[in-house]
Amino acid sequence: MGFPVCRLPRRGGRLARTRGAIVATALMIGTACSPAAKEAESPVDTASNSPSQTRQEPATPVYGFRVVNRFPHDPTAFTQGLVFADGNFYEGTGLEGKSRVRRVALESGAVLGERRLPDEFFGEGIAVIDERLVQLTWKAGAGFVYDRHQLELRSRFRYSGEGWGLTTDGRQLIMSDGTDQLRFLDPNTFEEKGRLSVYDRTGQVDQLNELEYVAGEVFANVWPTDRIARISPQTGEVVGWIDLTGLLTPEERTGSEDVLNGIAYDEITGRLFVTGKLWANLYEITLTSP
Ligand SMILES: [Ca+2]
Repeated sequence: MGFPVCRLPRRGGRLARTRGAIVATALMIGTACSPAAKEAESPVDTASNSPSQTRQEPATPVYGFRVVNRFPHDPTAFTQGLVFADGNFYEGTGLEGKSRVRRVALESGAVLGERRLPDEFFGEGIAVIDERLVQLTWKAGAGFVYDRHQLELRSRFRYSGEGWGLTTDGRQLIMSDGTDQLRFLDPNTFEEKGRLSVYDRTGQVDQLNELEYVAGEVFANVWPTDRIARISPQTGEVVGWIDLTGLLTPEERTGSEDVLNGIAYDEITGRLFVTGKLWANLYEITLTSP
């Protein structure tokens, strides 16, 4: 068995995915993220968790967090995909009849533009690559390709299994499907070029959800937990965990919020943002050392 998250029940369908609503968070990672030293660097001090060192440690390191900024987030947005690009967020939301892809202002949370999915589709992860925005859907096996600026639908594609999270390293798309697998897709043909099993020192780590490529690692929300896995895209090994327990303060909890889901990385400044489904805030955070 894997990490404790692996023993949780699998995502149980629409009801399980629609519970709750509140706060979002944006993370800005890192002990190494002083404003003057952020550019294109890992958000944390990766020297402390190089593969050679982590192999000698008794457990996968667990990072904490510190909230740097708090921004408004649409509490009706069932966040399934989050990207920072062009100075704004791109967000994909879920639920049949409520799924959207939208561009959202960082500071105000204002919706600057959006496109609805047909009611039968449950939107999932998104990624921005070149001039395109790509969106998965949960169980329909259907992917959508939009013009990133106008959010106009340009084409569709098919894939097997479920669609959960999506990100890109700039060369290929990286996709999760609710299992422990990460798929690597050609960004033009959407053909699968490879896949990895994700594991930590206690076993496989499944229910990988929203993804973000961050300074050479793949960050993954693990449904339905407060943890983010930091995954090596070369090996599938979880090289670190981020524990976001307590991100929502008691005052921010309304009882209607759903789980933590949504990671975005500003690769120019090194800011890391996180939020959740139906959360009223989005947080910029930095990571603290284990
Ligand atoms: Ca993301």
